[in-house]
Amino acid sequence: MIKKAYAALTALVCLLFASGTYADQPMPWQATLQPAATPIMREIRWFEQYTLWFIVPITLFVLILLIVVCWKFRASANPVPSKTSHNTVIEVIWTVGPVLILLFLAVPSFNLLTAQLTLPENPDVTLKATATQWQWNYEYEGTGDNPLAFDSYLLKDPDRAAAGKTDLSTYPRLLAVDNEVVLPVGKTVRVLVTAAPTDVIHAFAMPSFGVKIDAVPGRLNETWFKTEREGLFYGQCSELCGKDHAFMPIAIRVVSEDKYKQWLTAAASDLPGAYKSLMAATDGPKTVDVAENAQ
Ligand SMILES: [Cu+2]
Repeated sequence: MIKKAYAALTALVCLLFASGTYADQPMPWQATLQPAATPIMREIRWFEQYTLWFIVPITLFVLILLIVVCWKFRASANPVPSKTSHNTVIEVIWTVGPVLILLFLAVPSFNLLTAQLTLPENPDVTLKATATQWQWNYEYEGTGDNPLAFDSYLLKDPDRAAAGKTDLSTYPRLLAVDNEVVLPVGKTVRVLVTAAPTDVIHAFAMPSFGVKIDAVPGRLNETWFKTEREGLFYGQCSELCGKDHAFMPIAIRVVSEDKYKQWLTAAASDLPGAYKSLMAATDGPKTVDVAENAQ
């Protein structure tokens, strides 16, 4: 009986961790953060684990104290309650203890926040993401007088075949889009995020990059990331923005610098053609890490 329970528990733990390990998209029953694709996200994952080392013991400690108090001081065992209202030693301990714990949490937390909010001075690529009910528009800054710009909509099932995106593990339902953002691996990317002037607030979020920032009409927010590996990464609008909020995903295809440059040049005159040749170069020989997305 105990052996069976132990086996079931082990299986459950493996399932939870395994589902977290192989996703650049949310997975069913995922309980952990998505695998990191940027140094910031690695730090975020580290900080989450670090915080758990404080939270779990504190929770268990409080639970045990509650149980002890409920048992030891129940009315039948303790008919005459103590009238103690002060104990200097205990008060010093429960003030100094939490202050120390909070310091241990605050220092790495502020370090991480500073790293996230310190924008790169010389980004390699500047991308502007503009949200509208309910799609994203992307513009590649610094690509001449007519910067490359396109809309990115949720990929609808009837359009899958024509787009060559029938593989549901690589192009999952409700996450795949018609036009992905294409970016070079290992380069610093600055993202300017806003929403169309008469629109509502949205949010640009890419979990495996550790990026989430509001897209506010009339305001230009800035964030950045530097990817460490190639792949196809999925995120979603993360601010409730109306009836189709769930249907404006974000897809970023991170490729080698050469492929990025070829795509950028081709996209200026023929966007669908540029995607087709990029997909032929990445999806075919599996240089895009599709295994990461396998269900
Ligand atoms: Cu939105």
